[in-house]
Amino acid sequence: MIRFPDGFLWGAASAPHQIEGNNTNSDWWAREQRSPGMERSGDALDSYHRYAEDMQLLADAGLNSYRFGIEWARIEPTPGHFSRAELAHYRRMIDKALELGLTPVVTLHHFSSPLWFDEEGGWMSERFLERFTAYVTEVTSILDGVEWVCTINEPNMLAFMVRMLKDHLARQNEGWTSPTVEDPRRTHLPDPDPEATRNLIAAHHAARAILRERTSAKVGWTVANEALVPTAGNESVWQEIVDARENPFLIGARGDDFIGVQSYTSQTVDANGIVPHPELPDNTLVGTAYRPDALGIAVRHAWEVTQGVSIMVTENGIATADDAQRIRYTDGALRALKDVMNDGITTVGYLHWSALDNFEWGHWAPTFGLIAVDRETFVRTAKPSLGWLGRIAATNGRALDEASSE
Ligand code: IFM
Repeated sequence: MIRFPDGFLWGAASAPHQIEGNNTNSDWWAREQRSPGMERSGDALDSYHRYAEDMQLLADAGLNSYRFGIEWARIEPTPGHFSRAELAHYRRMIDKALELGLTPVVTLHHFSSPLWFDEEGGWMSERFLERFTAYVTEVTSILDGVEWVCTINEPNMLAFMVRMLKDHLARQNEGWTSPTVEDPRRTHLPDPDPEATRNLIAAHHAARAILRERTSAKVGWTVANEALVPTAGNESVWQEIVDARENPFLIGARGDDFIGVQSYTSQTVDANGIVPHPELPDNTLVGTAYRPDALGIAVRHAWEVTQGVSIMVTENGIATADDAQRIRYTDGALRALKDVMNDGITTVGYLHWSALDNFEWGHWAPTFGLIAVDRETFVRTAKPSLGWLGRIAATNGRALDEASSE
C-alpha cells in the first residue's frame, strides 16, 4: 500500500520571473533584451495580477501547497529603497495561499536579481552579503504564518551562471544562452564558479540566521541535483565532479531545517566525465533523457551528503508537450521517492515543477506545466496531469495503488 506521511505537502512550484511578467528592474530582463538567441519573458503569464486564479486551480485540484517566489527586483528596485507596495503584494499572495489551504513555500531568490545588484558585481561584488541580507531582513516583515522559506534557488546553477557570464564577457558578447536548456554548443554545463560558490553559501547562512531570529519559518535552500551515477571503476571521477557541482551546496545545508531537492534527469559518469544525454525519442523538450528514476537517486544523495537533513522535493517534472508522458514520468518519480522513503529517508513534501507552462529562461517551447496558459488571452486550462496529481494528493498516495492495479 502506498501511503505518504500525515501532513505531507503535495504541491506545485513556480518562480516569479518565469510567470509574473514585466520584471523590468531585473538582470534577467536586461539580459533578454540584449541576447539575440533568446526569447523574452515580456508579460509572461501575467501571474503578477492573476496569482489568485493560479492558486485556486491548484487548490481545486486537491493540492495542499504552493511554492512561489518573492522578486527582489520589485522589492528593492534601487539600492536601499524598499517598496512597501510590493511587500504588501507578496503578503497578499501569502494570505491568498493560506486562505485556500495551500501551505506557502516561499523562495526569496530564484535566479533573477535587481539589475543594480548585477551591475554592482552581483554575487561576486564586495557588497553581496550586505545587499542580500538587507533584502532578506525587509522580507521577514511579511513572513508571519509562513512555515517554509527557501533562501536561494539552485545556488549551484547561479554559480554556474556567474561562470557563464564571465565566459561571455571574455568572449565579447556572443550572446547569452539559456542555462536550463541543453545547447549543442556545450556537452554539459561547466562547473560552478568556486568564488561564487563560497559567496552563495555565506549568503545562505547569513539569511538563515536572520530568518531564524525574526520568523518562525523552517529554513532551507534548494539544490539542482543532477543524479549523477558512476560507471564501474570511475568512482573517483564521479567524486571529483559531484564535489565541484553539488556537494558544497549540500554540505552548506547541514544544520538547515530542510533541503530542497530539484531533480529532472540522471546521467552517468565515465572516465571522460559526464556522459552526454543519449539521443532517444522520449528525450524531453529541454534535450535531457527521460529518467523518472532520477528523483530516488537525487534524494538518496542529498540525504547522505547533508547527513540526514529532511528532504523536501521542491522541484521535479518534465518538459513535454505530451501530458500523458508527464503523468507517466511523475508516477515513476513518486514511486522512486516512496522507495527511498521506505528506506528511512525523511521527506516532507513533493512540489511538482511546474504549476504552469512558463518562461523557461530564454525559451517558451519547453512546457513543464500542470496548467496550460494562452499567452494572448492569459486563459488558464488545467491539464489532465493536474487532476491526476490532485487525486494522489487528496488520497495521500493511495491513488498510485489504484493506478498500479488498473
Ligand atoms: O525552470 C527551471 C527552474 O527555474 C529551476 N529549476 C529547473 C527548472 C526547469 O529547467
